[in-house]
Amino acid sequence: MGIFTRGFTGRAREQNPNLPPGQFLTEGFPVLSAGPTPRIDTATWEFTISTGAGAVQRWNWDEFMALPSEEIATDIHCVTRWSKLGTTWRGVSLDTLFAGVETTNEYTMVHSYGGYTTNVPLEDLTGGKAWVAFEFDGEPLAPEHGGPARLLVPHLYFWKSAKWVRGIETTSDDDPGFWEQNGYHLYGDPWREQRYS
Ligand SMILES: Nc1nc2c(c(=O)[nH]1)N[C@H]1C(S)=C(S)[C@@H](COP(=O)(O)O)O[C@H]1N2
Ligand SMILES: [Mo]
Repeated sequence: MGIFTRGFTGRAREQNPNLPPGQFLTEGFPVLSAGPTPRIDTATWEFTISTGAGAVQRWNWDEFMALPSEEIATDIHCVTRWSKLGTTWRGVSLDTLFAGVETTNEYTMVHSYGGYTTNVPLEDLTGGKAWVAFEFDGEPLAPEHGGPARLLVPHLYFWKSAKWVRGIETTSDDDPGFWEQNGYHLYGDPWREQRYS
């Protein structure tokens, strides 16, 4: 029995080496939102980085669009067990957004229009690991998927990729965000199956 079980999971993983444990492939793009989709006009959209000592960096949509952006090809993994491989996005690297920011804080709270929050360590946002994305598959990001812009942190479960992102606040402690207060793991590494705390 144990031998058959090992053989089966071994084969499944062999077929999809990019699929983290316990995940299944989807070709579609499920929408998962804790509340209604907020409609944010790019005429009033703003993105702010703050360190606790007031706003330190702020961009309106035109200023944000003038920043260098890059194409991102990546896999995404939702804690509800769907994964989507080889998705393509366009976004601004968090390295660009944090370039002028001085802080001793090691954590962040990500804030969205509509009130959603999620916590991510600062070192998981920098070093080419995270973006504020505004295109998916060559098209402007649809409102239900977080448009006009969402965070993209693909190496963590997708609940960390806050839709309708409006700002990032650095924090001294790793305080839990919305789902983290409701039982999701504080960090959320899909390869270690850090689903719930
Ligand atoms: N603002 C906001 N961001 C969010 C969520 C949300 O409810 N509100 N849900 C999260 C969860 S649980 C997942 S799996 C993904 C889903 O993104 P999608 O709807 O584009 O598939 O968004 C994440 N970002
Ligand atoms: Mo999710």
